[in-house]
Amino acid sequence: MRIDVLTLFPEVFGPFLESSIVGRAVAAGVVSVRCVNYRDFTHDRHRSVDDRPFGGGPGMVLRCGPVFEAVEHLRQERPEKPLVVLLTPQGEVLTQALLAELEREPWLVLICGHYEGFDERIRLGLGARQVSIGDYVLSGGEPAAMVVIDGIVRLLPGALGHEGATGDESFARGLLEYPQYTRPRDFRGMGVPEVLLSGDHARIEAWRREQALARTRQQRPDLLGPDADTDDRKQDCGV
Ligand code: 9D3
Repeated sequence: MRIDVLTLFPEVFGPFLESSIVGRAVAAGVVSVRCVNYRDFTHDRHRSVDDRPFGGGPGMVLRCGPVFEAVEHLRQERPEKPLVVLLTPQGEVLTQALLAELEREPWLVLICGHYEGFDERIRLGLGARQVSIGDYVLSGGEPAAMVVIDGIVRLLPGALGHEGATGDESFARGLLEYPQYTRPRDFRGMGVPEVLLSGDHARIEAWRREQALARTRQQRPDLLGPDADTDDRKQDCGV
């Protein structure tokens, strides 16, 4: 897979792209990620990427020119069309299902803005999809692009080293993880649930399922479906 990131701060991606699962996937050629500074596609003396909004109002708006020219520059390199994604608070909220969809694309161009909007013609002209990573305010799209890249890369075949592991994980099953413990058996007076030391695998599995459900109901009832937290039928059967 190929991912190009259009950003005014390409340097913030360096250590991220060299570390952990993403770093290994890049080194193994499972994904190739390139960061392009769209300020390099300005032509004025001040290299400006934004301007005041038509109609007035506060804030600045990212100009079309530099972003279009950067995308056109990238597109010269390959015959196919990339899927263009604008990282913006206005976007569709990222989920595991959206990551799975994006993972199937051969070529993504992620565009990061800053504390300002994109000229609407960027979205229209590039046929871009808009993605947000949640309902909180960041100062720019770069952390969001890293979240998207990280979430996609670990789904790519060959990225994790243990194939088929991602289908069984917590979010894929719609539940939070059960509590985990490792050595020592006693840490500063805090022990380990007896069942985990029992060697009884059926009991362990039942305990883990029960803990995962209890935790999900407590912390994220929304994952159990609409009104799961108040649904008596579900509570009666222990779900
Ligand atoms: C003044 C209105 N603001 C919208 C809430 C403007 C604005 C604030 C922050 C415009 C851009 C930004 C910077 N944020 C992102 O670029 C961003 C983001 C986010 O702030 N939250 C969640 N996901 C994302 S993806 C990109």
